[in-house]
Amino acid sequence: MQSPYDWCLVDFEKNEQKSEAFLKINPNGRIPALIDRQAGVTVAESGAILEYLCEVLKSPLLPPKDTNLQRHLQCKQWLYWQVSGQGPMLGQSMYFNRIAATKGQRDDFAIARFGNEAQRCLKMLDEQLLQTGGPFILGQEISVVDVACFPYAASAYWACVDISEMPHLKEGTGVHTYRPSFKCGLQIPFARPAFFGPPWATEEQIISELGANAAQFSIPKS
Ligand SMILES: N[C@@H](CCC(=O)N[C@@H](CS)C(=O)NCC(=O)O)C(=O)O
Repeated sequence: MQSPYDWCLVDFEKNEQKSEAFLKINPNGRIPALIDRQAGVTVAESGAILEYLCEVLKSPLLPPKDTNLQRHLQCKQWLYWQVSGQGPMLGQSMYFNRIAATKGQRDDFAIARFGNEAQRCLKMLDEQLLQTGGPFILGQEISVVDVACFPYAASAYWACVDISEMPHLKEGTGVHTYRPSFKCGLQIPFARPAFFGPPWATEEQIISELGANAAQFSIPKS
């Protein structure tokens, strides 16, 4: 099912995510956020956005409780795991490897801690895909969980997590990369192939992304 939408770039180079206007939508000063003009509401936090969209669009990606309670709960369980585990662990691994270290602030303790946790999270997905038989996280049908988990799983390279020994995850993310809707999502607001590493990105693209990405974040005051 397709629903019309438009998108707006929140420019990190201008720190727009911390602007007064954006903080009114998300006091946490982070993307993503959604404005539903028709309903006159806003919502931030990727998990809350996905739940809202599934509900208003009546999407089978997240069946309601009274249609299929077990699948509904499975979706919620993995969705909450994504926002509290996979996202933050890979995000912090990216931060310490790709931003802090690039800025000359290498912290081996933090790199090991978040790298190990990120690896453990991706290994959980690999194991889950083995258990369910895939090709999706909950089995044969795609769900909201795949939508939530795919971007970070596909960006394992940028989080410096080696998934060469996670065959199910590797295959799953490889296949999803070609799904038209996922492929389209990866171009918005612009393509960042460096996150996926070789062969998706050239050496030059990776070096250029390293500099540009790190430059967007200032070193926090202690
Ligand atoms: N829990 C949030 C995490 C959002 C998040 O970490 N967003 C990052 C980009 S992926 C961000 O906006 N960073 C900007 C900043 O930290 O200033 C969610 O799932 O939506």
